[in-house]
Amino acid sequence: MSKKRPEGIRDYNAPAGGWGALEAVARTLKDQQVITQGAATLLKANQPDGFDCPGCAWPDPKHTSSFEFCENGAKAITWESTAKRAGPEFFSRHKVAELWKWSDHDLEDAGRLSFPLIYNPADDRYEVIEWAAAFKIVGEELNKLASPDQAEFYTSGRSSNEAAFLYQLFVRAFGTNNFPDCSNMCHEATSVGLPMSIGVGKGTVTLEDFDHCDAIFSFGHNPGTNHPRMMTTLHDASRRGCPILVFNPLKERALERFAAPQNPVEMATFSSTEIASSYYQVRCGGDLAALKGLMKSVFERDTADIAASGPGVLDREFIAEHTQGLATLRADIDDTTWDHIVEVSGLAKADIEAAADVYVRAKRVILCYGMGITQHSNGTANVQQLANFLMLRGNIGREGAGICPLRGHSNVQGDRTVGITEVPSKALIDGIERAFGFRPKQDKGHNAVETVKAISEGHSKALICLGGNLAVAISDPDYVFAGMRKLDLAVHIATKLNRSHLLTGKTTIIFPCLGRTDVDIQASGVQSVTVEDSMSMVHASRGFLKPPSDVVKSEPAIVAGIAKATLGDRYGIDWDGMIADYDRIREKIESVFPIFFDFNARVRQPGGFRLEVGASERIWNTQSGKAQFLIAPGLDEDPVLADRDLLVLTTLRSHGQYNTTVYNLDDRYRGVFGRRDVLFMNKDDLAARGLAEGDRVLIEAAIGEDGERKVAGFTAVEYPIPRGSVAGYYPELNVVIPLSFFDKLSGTPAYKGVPVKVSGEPRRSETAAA
Ligand SMILES: Nc1nc2c(c(=O)[nH]1)N[C@H]1C(S)=C(S)[C@@H](COP(=O)(O)OP(=O)(O)OC[C@H]3O[C@@H](n4cnc5c(=O)[nH]c(N)nc54)[C@H](O)[C@@H]3O)O[C@H]1N2
Ligand SMILES: Nc1nc2c(c(=O)[nH]1)N[C@H]1C(S)=C(S)[C@@H](COP(=O)(O)OP(=O)(O)OC[C@H]3O[C@@H](n4cnc5c(=O)[nH]c(N)nc54)[C@H](O)[C@@H]3O)O[C@H]1N2
Ligand SMILES: [Mo]
Repeated sequence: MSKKRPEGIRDYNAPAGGWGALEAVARTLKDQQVITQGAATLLKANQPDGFDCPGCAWPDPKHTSSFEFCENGAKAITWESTAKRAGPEFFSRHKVAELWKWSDHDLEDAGRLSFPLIYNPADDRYEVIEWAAAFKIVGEELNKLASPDQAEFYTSGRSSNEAAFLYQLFVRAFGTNNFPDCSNMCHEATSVGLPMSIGVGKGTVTLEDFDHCDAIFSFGHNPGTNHPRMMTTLHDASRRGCPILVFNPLKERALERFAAPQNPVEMATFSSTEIASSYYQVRCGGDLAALKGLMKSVFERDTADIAASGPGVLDREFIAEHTQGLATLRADIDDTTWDHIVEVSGLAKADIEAAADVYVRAKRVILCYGMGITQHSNGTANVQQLANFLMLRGNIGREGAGICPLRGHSNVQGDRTVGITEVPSKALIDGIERAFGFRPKQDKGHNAVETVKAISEGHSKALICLGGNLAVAISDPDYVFAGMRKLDLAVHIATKLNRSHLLTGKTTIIFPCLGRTDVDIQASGVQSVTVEDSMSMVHASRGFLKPPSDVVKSEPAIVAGIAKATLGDRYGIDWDGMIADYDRIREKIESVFPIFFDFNARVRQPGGFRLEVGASERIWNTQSGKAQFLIAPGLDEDPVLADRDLLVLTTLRSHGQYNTTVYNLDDRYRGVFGRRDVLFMNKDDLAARGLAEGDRVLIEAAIGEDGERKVAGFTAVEYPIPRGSVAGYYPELNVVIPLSFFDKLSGTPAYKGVPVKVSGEPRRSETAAA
């Protein structure tokens, strides 16, 4: 007998993918009123002459071949190519105070921004403004600042290489390195951690490597929702018998069972493929312990094998020739007890040993990971232990093996490559001097957390955002909202309206820009932009849809407009020439970054080209010239977590959202429909608190000032999640995360390891009785 579940909560027993995915796409097309051109638009995604899907950063071999169906890619595309418009008429109807009360979904669902807007405080409305007048205001406001360091320049990872390159050029010529970007909230632990380990902050594998590996380890990512095209790769690997070992606190359906919409047999017979061969429900924040356990088991096998006169299980040749630090790592692991590992990871010793067994039997191993690893107060240490684990058996820099961070936004990796960074290297500064004849300063600028802090404390007075929704994406939005309302200047370059745009300062401007799907025509004709995927493949992207209005400009053109209005002809940079023909931008990218040699020719090859990644060739660009085994003392993510009465909260994406963009209120694979106000809990944790599924709960941060950050009105949902861990949705739960709670090495907010107290809200009957 099945018990009654709370409203909107159902058991979901089907595999991921399959017909449900096709149906979801049909519904999205209808909701966004793009029935007629919608299907044709989808067919152009990731085609040789088409646009790059803005849905995720997983590579697509189909840049050279036929259409591949992907539900969440289709949602991202239809959401952008919607027929709805948020134009002058919309803004004359709605005051900002009214829009503030709308949901995040409804704000974006108003449609594409189609005219430049300036906020009129007297009327509390956005009004249309001419481009030239708006650029002039931005330039004047920026030039009024006491120092360029009082301005912050945010980037979200949808922007093309061309837009991002011009943006960083403009900002460096203006005179600051304040480059907060979405990467600071995402894979910064990778960008900081991996260079120390292997000399490069990117993944080392290519898509072909997945055809050759003998095992795949997957830590803390949810590809069925967030990297849907990866499901084809995992599906194929599973079907050829490659073990897939998943470490994830939640049983994610797509990692269990997947029906590939491209597979006619699975579709016709309603069958599916098992994805994970073993599923390890590690506690939130227990990865460091799990990894040390895996390494401990590898070392124990090595010792045993050598005692039995075997060669051992470590790749000694690789370790001797290519690495440093093994002895120190081994000492750290020897000092770690199994009891402690089991307690903190939440995994049984036998399970960890079984996974280690698969690892040592496999000749070639790929390890994939996502936000479950990076968004912790020990995120960088987590990433480095992943690298250690692979290096023990030489699993980096050869066919079928390597490390594979799943990037977020479709061009977040490319934006970094072309200079979006608050810590510019000497090579970057030299490159700009070589290409443009001026030498930018090299001091460290602000990352995302430092930016919102500087704004809130009144040190920074201007914020320009190339896309994104910074105020909602970062921790502690209430604190951040108040700060942003004090800005002298806020400028947003965006496709759709969101809450950050409603945080109006003294002068607030919204510039509407083209998206990936829109055709971009400049003086020399139709332009392509370029993007880099998770595997360092660079390719061209060319939209073809009619833009939302005749006046919407491309991101590069908007950046150039702001730059000219701010800098005049400082340093003689030819902004107009570069906008007239984006090949001119790419030539400059090539002069600043030699790895882009022959850029314009190579990007015209079908499928584009791969940027070199030293570690893939066993070239280690570390200080020592060797790959480094690095240690992370202890196991606990945060000392406060040693208090086992606390729960660890992780914040996740639902199947119906793209970061702060909420497409709909369903999270189909987790059985949640029409709502997001839920907290997934283990049944024993519910019972221990005298709670039952369906009870309303109060969630309080157990860090920061007591009782300072809390949120009520969430409904407890019983879920297969380890004891001690609870999960809910981002961004709703960001209110309980203090801004100061981040990985000290990388600055990445610890969104997935927040110590909280959970208690029942008084039931209505109790309140009435009292
Ligand atoms: N459709 C869609 N696609 C997207 C996005 C989107 O929002 N929607 N966002 C894009 C962006 S910017 C990014 S960064 C990526 C994000 O892609 P993911 O990294 O997949 O993102 P999350 O949903 O945050 O969830 C990560 C997974 O980590 C698990 N997890 C949580 N805590 C822990 C932990 O402590 N340890 C371990 N081992 N696992 C844990 C969760 O159960 C979940 O399965 O996706 C990108 N693609
Ligand atoms: N609690 C918690 N917080 C998190 C996370 C988490 O897992 N948990 N994840 C973090 C991560 S990984 C990330 S990456 C950040 C995301 O942070 P952001 O990248 O800042 O946020 P998005 O929600 O992706 O931004 C959406 C907005 O981008 C604009 N946009 C969309 N397409 C384009 C385009 O082509 N050009 C321009 N100029 N604008 C465009 C639209 O206006 C849209 O409203 O959030 C972080 N915050
Ligand atoms: Mo991200």
